Amino acid sequence: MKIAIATKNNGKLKEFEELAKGTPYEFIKIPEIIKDLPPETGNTFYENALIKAEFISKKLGIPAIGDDSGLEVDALNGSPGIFSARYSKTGLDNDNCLKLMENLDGLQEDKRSARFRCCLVGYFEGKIIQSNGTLEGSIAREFKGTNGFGYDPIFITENGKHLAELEKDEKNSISHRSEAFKTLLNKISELFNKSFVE
Ligand code: ITT
Repeated sequence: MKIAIATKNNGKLKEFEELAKGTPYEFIKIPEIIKDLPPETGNTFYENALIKAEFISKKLGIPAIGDDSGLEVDALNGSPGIFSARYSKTGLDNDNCLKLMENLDGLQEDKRSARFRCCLVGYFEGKIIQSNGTLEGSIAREFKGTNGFGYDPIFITENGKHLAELEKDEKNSISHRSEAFKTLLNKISELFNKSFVE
């Protein structure tokens, strides 16, 4: 069965390609001709992930998975949250990281706690399934590492390394996205076993 990954973010896509290896499904990226996903008008990660999944599933006529994710920083009352991709004026990864570090300027280590959240929504012929994952850590004062994407260079994991210092399989063994993806895979197989029995 083909399942489309409803994202335009190459960093996410690369992670999904790794995570999808060995699963019984063929995960495909969305064709280049689809230039943009719809505006993220939801108020939650779930609502935004659903917007992406439903749009792509209806466009391509196959099941799709939407990913809405971001960083919640405790000292900023959970910001940037669903606005993580649009945090700085340019929305570029580097500028988003700089703005976040600036906003935490002067805060000591114990006040810099944060977590990544990932909500995945599968849209399967009108049936909706969802799963969530989190990764706890804190926000650094400097960039470190060249792997990954987004806020990875300034996110310190619980073992003290910046996420961008981890190899892709190391990140996938702990990440919010991999946690959500594993749960979603189980829900997909439950959905299909159920339809088969009915
Ligand atoms: P799509 O909507 O096309 O999937 P997007 O980048 O707009 O791509 P989101 O709206 O979900 O996706 O925004 C997610 C933001 O959170 C974005 O700025 C990412 O850089 C950041 N983010 C999410 N997961 C991350 C991860 O594993 N590592 C670093 N940053 C991450």
